Amino acid sequence: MKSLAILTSVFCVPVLCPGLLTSSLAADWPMWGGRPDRNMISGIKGLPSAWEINTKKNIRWMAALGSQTYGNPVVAGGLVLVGTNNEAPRDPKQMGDRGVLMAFRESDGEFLWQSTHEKLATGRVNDWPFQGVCSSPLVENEVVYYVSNRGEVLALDRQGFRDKENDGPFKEERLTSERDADILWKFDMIEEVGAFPHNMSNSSPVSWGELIFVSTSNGQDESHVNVPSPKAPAIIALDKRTGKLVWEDNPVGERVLHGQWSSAAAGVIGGVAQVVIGQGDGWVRSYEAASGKRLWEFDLNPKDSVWPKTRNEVISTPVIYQDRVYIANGQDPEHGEGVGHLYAIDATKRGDITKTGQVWHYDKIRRSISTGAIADGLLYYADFSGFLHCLDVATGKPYWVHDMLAAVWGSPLVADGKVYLGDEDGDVVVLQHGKTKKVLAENNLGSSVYSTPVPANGALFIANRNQLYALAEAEK
Ligand SMILES: [Ca+2]
Ligand SMILES: [Ca+2]
Repeated sequence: MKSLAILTSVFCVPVLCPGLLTSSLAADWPMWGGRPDRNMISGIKGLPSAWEINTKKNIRWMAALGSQTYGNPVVAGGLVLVGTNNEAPRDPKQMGDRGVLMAFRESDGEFLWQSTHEKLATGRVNDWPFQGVCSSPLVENEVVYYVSNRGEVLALDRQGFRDKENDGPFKEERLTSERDADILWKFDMIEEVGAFPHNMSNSSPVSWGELIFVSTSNGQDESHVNVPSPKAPAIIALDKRTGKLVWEDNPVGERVLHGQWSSAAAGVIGGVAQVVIGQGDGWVRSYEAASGKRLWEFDLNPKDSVWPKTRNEVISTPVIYQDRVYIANGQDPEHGEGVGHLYAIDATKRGDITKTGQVWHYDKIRRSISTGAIADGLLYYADFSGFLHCLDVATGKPYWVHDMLAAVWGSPLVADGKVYLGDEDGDVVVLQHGKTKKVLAENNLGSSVYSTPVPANGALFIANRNQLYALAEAEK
């Protein structure tokens, strides 16, 4: 990268620059959800409905990942970045169980560089074996932000050491070849704010102005009773140039039901820049982005619900759409299936808005860890039991439900008049976008698809457990 001055250049957010959305036919997908509102939609046309692994029909390239991949790909500046583990090691000097962020060239899938992280010595309670990097990076102005399996927020130079320069205040990299990561700064949430991540730190950063926002994943210990670090914040805001802590908030304390694995969304709601996130007590909360002032909070569980049978945590990422927030609750996949709740929330209200802010409540959904997609008055939302729900976004009334016949970890994507959704059986179902259910195709990717299909620059990028595919219509 040329200099850190580039970090201070004006950042154009889509809500302020709507042209970015309408001209997105050839657009990157530089963060989880594509944009800060996290709405899983894209204006890209010409995406394939069908592909075949065996004949390589509509498959541009495939790259090998580790054995378990829970990170979702992002695409920016000619790179595809994805979090995985180290079971397909790229460097004999960096062996053993590690979290890995890999960068591939977008055009042909060539491996470019990686950032690896040894597992925490405390073991599975904080850093589950072989789960790798689970955060989806945010790429902005040549910088890659993500959260490692060690509970660190990192900023990397997108060009790594391929630019022959060691950039940023951080110069202590031990490995500085073209295939290694160039760290600009890092913020250790365990050391700096006392976070005790339960099983895994996973947050996907979002930015607003000069700040980036992440969940600390602070949670219970292995007893599933004690919260060892009740004073640690649930959410932090860091200065994106320096990695310095700007604000933090801890509204949850001892009331963490389990862990904290929701990621934040950001956007202007009712004229105020808000950061919205699900937290460990099963509530969703919103903050004034610049100051961290708490604006509103909403309980995603009925008051008579009981953990863990009927009361849920919240793992989904909220979606911001036209002054409302859409989010479902659910539980760690290890807890299996159960009842869930999906809400539309009026995010212009203030205080405890559990009653006053509820626009509608949909209780026909099961536990969900997915994020929604809203287009043309329709909300698509998947649940862990494998049902994809198509609802009227204004009223919450269902138009149709599709049974995937397998667990769903990822989220639906709406693009090119189609809805794409992957499942644990490795199937990616393609449905027609609209009020009437129509399955267009079902394509198997060979192993479980825990990720969400990512559209960018005319192609679709999908990770299964151990491979990253770039799918595109073959040249006619
Ligand atoms: Ca560099
Ligand atoms: Ca550096």
